Amino acid sequence: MNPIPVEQQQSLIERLMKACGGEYSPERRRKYFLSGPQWAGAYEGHALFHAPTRSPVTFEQVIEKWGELGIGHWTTHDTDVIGAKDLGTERQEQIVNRIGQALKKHGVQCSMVTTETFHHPVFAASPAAEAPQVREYAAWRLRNTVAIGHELGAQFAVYWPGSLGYYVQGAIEETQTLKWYAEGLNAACDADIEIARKKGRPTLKHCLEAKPFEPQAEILLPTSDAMLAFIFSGLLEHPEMVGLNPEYLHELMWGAAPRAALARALLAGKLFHFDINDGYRLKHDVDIGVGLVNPLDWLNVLVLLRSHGYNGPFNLDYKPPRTTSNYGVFAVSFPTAVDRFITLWDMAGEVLSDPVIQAATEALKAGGANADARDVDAVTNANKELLTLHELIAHRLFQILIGQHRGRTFAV
Ligand code: GCO
Ligand code: MN
Ligand code: MN
Repeated sequence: MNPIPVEQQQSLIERLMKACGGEYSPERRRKYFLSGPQWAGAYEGHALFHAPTRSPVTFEQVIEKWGELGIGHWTTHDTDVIGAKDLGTERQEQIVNRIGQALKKHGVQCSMVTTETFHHPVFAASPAAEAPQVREYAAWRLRNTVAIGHELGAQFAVYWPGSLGYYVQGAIEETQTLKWYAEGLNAACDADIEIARKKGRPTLKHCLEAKPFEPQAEILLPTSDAMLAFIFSGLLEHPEMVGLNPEYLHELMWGAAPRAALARALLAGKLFHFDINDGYRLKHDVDIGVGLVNPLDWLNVLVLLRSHGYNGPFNLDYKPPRTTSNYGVFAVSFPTAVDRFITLWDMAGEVLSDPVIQAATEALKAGGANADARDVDAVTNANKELLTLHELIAHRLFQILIGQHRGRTFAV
């Protein structure tokens, strides 16, 4: 092939995207509770060792693209489009108005707001730092985010306490820090109750998001399970308002089975919100598009969520790779992530109604016949052959993933 001049590269991408096929219409995509973060659409590819590879994108552009693509919801940090110094000023009001107009114009809704408590130097020692002024400022930021959320019609507020921890052990006292952190969340819930009452709106669902590593060396609430313990610790004044926003990759990062982590959140009634992406075990937070690394695991995750009637948001919290261009972010990254999600969601439906899996599952639950429950050998033997069904189910899931259950065959 001859070298491809840069002005022909976008049309090549377009042609190959068409050749891929399998795109869903924006109307179809809007049927799912999908949300697209401002920070993901506008991510320029920068990181500690990486200079940006893409140019800046405004919130108007992101919202317009979400509308075009059929991503029905938009999510944002308080500082994604409002400078930290402008928070709480008239300028905030103007920007929030402009956001509201852009959302309306493009038929997109704001579903979630989140407070940035990790990037600004004021949070170097976390939002629950020793100095009372820092904690007062953090509490104000949380209350202000709640107010922005109500203004924009959001139903969820998310908190990722990535800076709640330390680099050097012994410098902070963990129990005290967690108590101070709870005070911040209590302030957010109190403000929420008041604003919701005034506005005649329901209160927000407050969701904690765990990540095991980064940016602190040691994190005080590193996993969704740690957060469940924190929610039920007695430190929160409104534990009923606080739940989880697990992120798929963040659970995988510490070596967990994301589906099992989600199951524990479901059992506790705390699966409020879900950040969807993909990546690798025991690596840093690579935030790859959903289904590109672990499609079988993702299928299983969605089977669990579908079978439990999860109806919260699926927030596309991933970072388009640095190798993707500004054009590629909206032509490839986001539409393909959404479409893989929808395909996996539909496949999960097929898993739930698959006759082979159903028969195997029912047989496993029926168990073997005629065994005296106090006779260990009899119980073992009675179920011996049935247990092969575990592996048969796994094979069937693979077949569903690659379409063999619908007769797709491969030449040998
Ligand atoms: C990450 C985190 C963030 C949070 C966001 C919302 O991977 O860095 O997941 O993207 O989701 O800060 O609070
Ligand atoms: Mn996230
Ligand atoms: Mn992440």
